[in-house]
Amino acid sequence: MTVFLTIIVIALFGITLWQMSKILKLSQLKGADNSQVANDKDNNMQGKLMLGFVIFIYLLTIFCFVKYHTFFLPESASEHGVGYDQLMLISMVLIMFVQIITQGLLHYFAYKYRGKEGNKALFFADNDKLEFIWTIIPVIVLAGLIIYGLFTWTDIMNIDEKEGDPLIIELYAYQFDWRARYSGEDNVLGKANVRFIEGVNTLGVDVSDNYGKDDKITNELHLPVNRKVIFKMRSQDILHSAYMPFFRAQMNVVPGMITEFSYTPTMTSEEMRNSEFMVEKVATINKIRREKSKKLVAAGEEALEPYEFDYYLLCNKICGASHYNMQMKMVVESEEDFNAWLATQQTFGEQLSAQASN
Ligand SMILES: [Cu+2]
Repeated sequence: MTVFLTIIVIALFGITLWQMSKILKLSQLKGADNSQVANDKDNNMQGKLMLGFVIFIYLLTIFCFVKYHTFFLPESASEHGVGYDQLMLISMVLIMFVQIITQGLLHYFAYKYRGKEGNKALFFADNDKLEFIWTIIPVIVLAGLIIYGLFTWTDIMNIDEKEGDPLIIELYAYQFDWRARYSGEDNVLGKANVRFIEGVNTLGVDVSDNYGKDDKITNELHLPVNRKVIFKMRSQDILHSAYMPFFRAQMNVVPGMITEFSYTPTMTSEEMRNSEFMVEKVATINKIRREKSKKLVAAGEEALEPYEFDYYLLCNKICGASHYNMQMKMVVESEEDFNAWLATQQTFGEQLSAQASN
């Protein structure tokens, strides 16, 4: 990689020198030699290239939408995600609309007013009316978009523990895995600090804090559907990012501080798995896997297992060599299933006494 970059730098430096020498030569030209000055043939060519370029960009955009729209996420599996998606859609439609018109005009004018021998450009110093229009319209549109974004933001960033009956869960990140800590019967997380990490206490829960005794530390993230969850995030080592794309949620996990985010999941894992969108997607993935398996089996290796959809909590900060594999399975389920699962998990107090008796 370093070698590759060095070669590029040297090549770019060479091109710079070459271009500079060319400019120097041009500046010394006497009127006699005008082979380097653009004539009408060059002008026509440049004009057509400009027009061709914008047509190419438009066609490429259409192609990408048609070919790659399958990578879009399905409808949001969380309550706030609906508003989030709408903000995204409105912003993108607006940006695309303005982009298509301005780029189209820019390149069309470059073609229409291409150079012609003997033609002289028209100069005028300023036009107050025109400048007023092209300042005020973007100001109004952008201010509208920003205000709308701020409203959506304050709506999404509601981490009030007293509102409703939110479930409080800690997401704990370290190179290269996640742990979830449920706040237990009292719904209050015990204090914690990385300095307390010792033995089974891998998350550094404060043993002297009674709120921590009933906490449950798990390596799967289960959430009850339709109940607000407040995530409190902590990192053991470096910067990570808790990323749950299906729920339109992402938050940095920063060592030395607690970051928070909350949302209400609205679709269980089962519902998402059986949705039309996911059934189609999984069928495509498994078709590819079957073809791969055939090749693997032919080469004397084991066939791939069929893929089944699950939500995952991912890390979205490149945090080291195994960053790609830093993920924790998520299960969104009914309140009863959730409670039944949580009941099977050991509390922190039980883990401690198990360690002591060993
Ligand atoms: Cu990470």
